[in-house]
Amino acid sequence: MTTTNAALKQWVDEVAQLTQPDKIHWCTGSDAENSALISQMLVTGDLIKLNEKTHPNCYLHRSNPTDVARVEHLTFICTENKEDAGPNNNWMNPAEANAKIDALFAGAMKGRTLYVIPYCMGPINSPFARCGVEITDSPYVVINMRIMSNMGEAALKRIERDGVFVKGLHSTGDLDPNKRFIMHFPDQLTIKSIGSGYGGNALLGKKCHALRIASYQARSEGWLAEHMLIMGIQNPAGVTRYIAAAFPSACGKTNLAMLIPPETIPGWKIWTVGDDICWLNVGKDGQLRAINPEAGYFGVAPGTNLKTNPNAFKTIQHDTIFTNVAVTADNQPWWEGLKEGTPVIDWRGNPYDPKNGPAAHPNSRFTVTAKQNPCYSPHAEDADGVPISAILFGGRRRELAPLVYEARDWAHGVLIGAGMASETTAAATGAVGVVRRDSMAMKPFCGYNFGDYWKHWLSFADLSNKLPKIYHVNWFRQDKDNNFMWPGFGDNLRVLSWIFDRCEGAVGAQETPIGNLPYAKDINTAGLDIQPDTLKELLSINQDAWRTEAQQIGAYLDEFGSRTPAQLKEQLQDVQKRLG
Ligand code: GTP
Ligand code: SPV
Ligand code: MN
Repeated sequence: MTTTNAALKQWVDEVAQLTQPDKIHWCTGSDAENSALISQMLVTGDLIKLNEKTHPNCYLHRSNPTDVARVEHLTFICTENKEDAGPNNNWMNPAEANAKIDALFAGAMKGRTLYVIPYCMGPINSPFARCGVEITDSPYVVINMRIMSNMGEAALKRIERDGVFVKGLHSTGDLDPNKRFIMHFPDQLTIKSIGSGYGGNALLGKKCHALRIASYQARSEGWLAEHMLIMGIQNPAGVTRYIAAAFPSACGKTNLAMLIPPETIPGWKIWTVGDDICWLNVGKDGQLRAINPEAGYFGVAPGTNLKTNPNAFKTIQHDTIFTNVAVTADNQPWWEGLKEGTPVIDWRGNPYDPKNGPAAHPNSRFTVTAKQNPCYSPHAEDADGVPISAILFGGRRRELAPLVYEARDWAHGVLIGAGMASETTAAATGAVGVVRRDSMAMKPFCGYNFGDYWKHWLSFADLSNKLPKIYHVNWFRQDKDNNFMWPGFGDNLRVLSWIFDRCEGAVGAQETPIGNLPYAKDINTAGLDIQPDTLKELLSINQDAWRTEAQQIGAYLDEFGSRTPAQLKEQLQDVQKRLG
């Protein structure tokens, strides 16, 4: 197979010259191709077949133990001007970056097959979807990209028709962490990644394309590429409103997007549109409309069980790739929080011994097509996307941030998103549990200077008069004994239903210096075992602590110097005035 697109053909030839593969394979995305790759990976040991009776067509992949998460310190934005990448990114001069990484790519595919993966992020017929081609020497990447994107012939046809595509070059290299780089050249619509076979480092359609490159494009084209889930919330009257929610990695997007309402609150229903990435455009009707550029879920395994996330649990019972989970004696996948079964082999492939840490890696994941989700929205693949009524920002804050509060208006909401903070998680290498600023949950994913990004967000007030309301939520408040104060998971519907009713203008709120909070009486606690004092604490603010927080947000905004929009600083001054 080859292509009528001369630029693509030439690029594949050049890459082959540089990387010296034994073979070149153009991926069609067919079932036969997928089966052949799986058979081959079973032979090489890249995949292990799981229990066919309990988990039909499920496989385990163990990545190299030094390669288990995104590597933010090795991820670069390579623009001509360092200021355009901003203090939120690592920057390297494009010429230097190309020289450095091309030297590592030289001969990197000797003895391997070069796979050409044409893909489309988003519904293939959507005007908002974008195409790319990933070249990789990893069959694991091919079978994952097939689940995560519209991969193969249809995408290639669209590329040949449109003539534009993002180039992503990937090789697992020799997995030496010292020779690992994830580089982005937004002006060239190009990504180069070497030395990792894991998730966001290797599945280039995901974070590299759909967030870093796409956010850069979106800025000049007037749209937004965000680290957000998209979900439909249907109320007992049968009305569905859609929301998008930005939480940092491993902070609850997949779980919220698949939520099953508590039985004690009948009549509500949740529909998943997407669980990780959201592209927002102002539609012809002036509404902000969202598409999910992904076709599958690359979800966190630990913590997933029939109670916490029954939909995810059902989704991953068959035709799923598991990465870095443990296995039971009868070869079923296992992870911490599964609540059933006993691990005998840990994620490294060693006999499980609790002395060596958790059985499954904390960032172990499942890859599965969205179509298997029992609550997959019938509108998930609508070409024009779904209209968004509310945007939620949220993080892991054991202190300070209340359960939910509402922005006074769009600009105030942008400040709330810009100033948000969260505890770091196992989704990236480095310390876990450290509070850091993570604007809009995009700290690791924004392809340009946050100062310019905030300005871009603010500019939407000029593009539409039907913008969504903005909220901040926090499911992760802890008491003195480190217990979560809010039950979370399905019970988060109690917060979503308040937000829904706010959008309908059907419920009041108390004004506070940081925004509008629910009255405790308006949070539906039917069947919920929560002390009134706990709920009261979750729905109040500590003015002293917030004064300190506001000061710290101010210092953070100042790190971006003259790029920080004056309007954002004015918003913060207003909050500070209200705080006294
Ligand atoms: P990425 O895929 O890394 O972007 O993560 P995500 O934002 O989709 O997070 P996910 O839903 O996978 O949740 C990550 C972890 O947080 C899992 O271990 C969940 O069990 C846990 N979690 C999710 N929602 C809640 C919640 O409401 N309360 C509590 N306490 N934990 C939660
Ligand atoms: C995240 O870290 O936010 C993920 C997983 O969704 S990865 O694809 O590795 O980025
Ligand atoms: Mn994510």
